[in-house]
Amino acid sequence: MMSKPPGGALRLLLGDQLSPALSALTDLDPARDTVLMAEVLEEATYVLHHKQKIALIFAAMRARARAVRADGVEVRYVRIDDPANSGSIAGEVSRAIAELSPDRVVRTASGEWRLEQQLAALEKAEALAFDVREDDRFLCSRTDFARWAEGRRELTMEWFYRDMRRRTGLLMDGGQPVGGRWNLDQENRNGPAKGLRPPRNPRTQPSAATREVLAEVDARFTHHFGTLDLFAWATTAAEARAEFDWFLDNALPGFGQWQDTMVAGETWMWHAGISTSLHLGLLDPLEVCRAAEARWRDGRAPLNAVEGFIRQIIGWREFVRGVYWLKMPEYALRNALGADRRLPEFYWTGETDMACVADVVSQVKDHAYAHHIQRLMVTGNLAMLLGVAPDPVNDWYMVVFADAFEWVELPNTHGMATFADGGIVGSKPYAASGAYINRMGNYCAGCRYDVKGRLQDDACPFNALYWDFLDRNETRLAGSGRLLMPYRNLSRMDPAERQRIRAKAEATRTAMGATPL
Ligand code: DLZ
Ligand code: SF4
Repeated sequence: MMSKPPGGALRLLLGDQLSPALSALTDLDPARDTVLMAEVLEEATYVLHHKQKIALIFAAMRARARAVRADGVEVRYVRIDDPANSGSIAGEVSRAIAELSPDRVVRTASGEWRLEQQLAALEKAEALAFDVREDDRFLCSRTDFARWAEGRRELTMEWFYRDMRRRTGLLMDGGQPVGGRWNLDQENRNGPAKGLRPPRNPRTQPSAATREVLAEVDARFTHHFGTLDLFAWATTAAEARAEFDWFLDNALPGFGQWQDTMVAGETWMWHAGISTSLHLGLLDPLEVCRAAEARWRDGRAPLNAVEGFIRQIIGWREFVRGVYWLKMPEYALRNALGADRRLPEFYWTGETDMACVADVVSQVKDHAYAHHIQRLMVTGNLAMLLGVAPDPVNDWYMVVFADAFEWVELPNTHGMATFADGGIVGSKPYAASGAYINRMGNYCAGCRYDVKGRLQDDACPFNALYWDFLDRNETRLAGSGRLLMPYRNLSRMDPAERQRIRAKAEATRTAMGATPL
């Protein structure tokens, strides 16, 4: 393509802004405008992301660039190995401005606060107009969320979710929820039945173009966490749609019932595995919800499954993103429980006798994925009970999961897993002993620890840590109505037993390397 005369818009597409309908692309003039996409070291290493996450983003960016070019639009695509690559997004925008002399920069707001600040600073430094547009990969704008939150004493996801149901009309019958209830979560808490067999999820076989990226990432990011051997992420809209269609046919009907269940060695269970595709813009949130709703209306999937699926997307996904933008940057500094310990090394190596933790770590190494209960009640719960400081916990979650972008990861850890936000996202800490993990999964049967034990050498470590957590945080948490029962049980405990629990928990923390920072 011949290079263009000066002028026209420079349209920035970030690595997770790959939707065809992205706001930065509306009113694009192919005769005058240039799209800028850049693989940069800063984004790949500001946390040492899992190799699969870097490969996914680079492969998806390259595929999107091919598609945009096929539509006759000029794309300035900067590869990671380009000798002139400045290493940062802001640097690449500056370089493109200097070389192409556009008359303005058009961009969709970044999903992450850090990068948004950098781009806002760049705008001040450059002598041309930046047209910053709403991130329309989400259904609820930041302004709408702020309006919803205004004047509320508590931000309750359930109320937000109901408003989103009304706004989208999903699963609505006039002004009422279909079936008479808004939330069927009570029906979605089955533990593993004997011999439970999840459907075989084929995921996506890497294309030749993706395999090329895998080889590059393996060579360049050798010291990053995880392996690439089992990479199976959708990198194009067509691949994402095929994965989603498989889910609708094979897994959606069981999704509700088994969404909290954990089975050793099973990664996908009945989960869709489409979070990366939604977050990168390969799938549209409203379209997937409508497709799931149609399955219920056709009688091909039960309401508890479809409602649960839709709630994750128009409820949780939109809610955590709203909270993130409402509360940043202060949100990142929160540490409501004063957690100050190191993250045990086994979070990286998987070398632990705790069968549940070892399974989740080995799964994230191989697949850069674990489902919500594994994240919340195994790795998150353990980190909270140990008193691991928020930063190392956040770092781990940002690194190991392919779908971790800060807008979703931070509310997930601070708000859900560790209660560092003190109750903005969830109304109580999701603390649990081994009994919960035993009820929801089959790990304990194959574990060297005794899930019923508390103090003996082979007692499940979650147990003493759980009671010690309640004990240590009594002044902060005992007032919470939702923890009434556990605190009642704790108060009935003999003081000598409480002392033994404290000693056992501290010995456990030391043995695990969760020592004070
Ligand atoms: C996560 C990520 C990675 C690994 N690499 C890039 C990149 O090379 N270029 C890019 O534009 N974006 C990348 N991203 C995504 C950004 O770090 C950031 O999370 C999002 O753009 C926020 O909306
Ligand atoms: Fe995990 Fe405890 Fe069960 Fe072992 S016994 S798998 S450590 S919950």
